[in-house]
Amino acid sequence: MALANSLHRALDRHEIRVFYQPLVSLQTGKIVGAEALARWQHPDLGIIMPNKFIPVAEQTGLILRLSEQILFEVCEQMRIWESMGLDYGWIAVNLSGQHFQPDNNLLEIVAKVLKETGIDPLHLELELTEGIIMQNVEFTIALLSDLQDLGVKVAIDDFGTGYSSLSYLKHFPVNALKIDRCFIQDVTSDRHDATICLAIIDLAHSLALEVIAEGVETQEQFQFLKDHGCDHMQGYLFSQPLPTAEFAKMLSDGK
Ligand code: G
Ligand code: G
Ligand code: MN
Ligand code: NA
Repeated sequence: MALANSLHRALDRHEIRVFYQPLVSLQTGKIVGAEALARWQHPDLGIIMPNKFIPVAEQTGLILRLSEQILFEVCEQMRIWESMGLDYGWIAVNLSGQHFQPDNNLLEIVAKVLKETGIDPLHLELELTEGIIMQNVEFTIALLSDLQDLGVKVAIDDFGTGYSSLSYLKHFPVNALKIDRCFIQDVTSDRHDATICLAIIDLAHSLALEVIAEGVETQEQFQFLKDHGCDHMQGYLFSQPLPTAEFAKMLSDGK
């Protein structure tokens, strides 16, 4: 596959860039962190989006190298922001199912990246989907709790769209739930979506988890989530994913 070959080269040449989408406190309206989202800066084709190349990376196994590069880049970037005196909060990095297979050493990789960059683990959050957890429940629970012992935070991404049994949730060592944007889209007009969002906020808080709404595009959605106690949000209302320098500028402007 042509894309697979050039993805190999892209990793060798560090063509995968990280964009940062701000995470915002609903209470204060201030930036509390960001989600790191991969972009491929292809020399001929321009920017290739992750829905094109992440599936290829997963099929070819390159996702492991890709994620390790992204983790490194994010942690090195945090170092730079610290040296500039910028308070970036925490940065969330997406992981794929392959990281949660026994031979792929996720714990060792994360520990190595933290050690080599000297970043306080509290500033790093790992995102995984319900589907990943359900692939191999026992192993994943053990790995997540080892990651938490390192000090990193864990969030369940796209919450509500997977097939996780709620009875498992109380055993999952996680810190946050991210409400999938499909529930946010019509939250102010569809009472079923509103009910689902409120239930997820309640569920999260009763398990002492933070809750983050994804895909917030309107002021009305923002207000609804704020009124109902959701903790944080991300979405085009506040900002798209940004190149590093633009995110840093937002931080230094005190947004
Ligand atoms: O970034 P976008 O804005 O287009 O992201 C599309 C999808 O690609 C999302 O589901 C996101 O989780 C996934 N994605 C983006 N960056 C990464 C990454 O670095 N690693 C993994 N595994 N998935 C990513
Ligand atoms: O990891 P995850 O699947 O949650 O990836 C987030 C995806 O959502 C990325 O593709 C990101 O670019 C996209 N996104 C972020 N904010 C918004 C938004 O407000 N509206 C829409 N439609 N997509 C968004
Ligand atoms: Mn995500
Ligand atoms: Na997400």
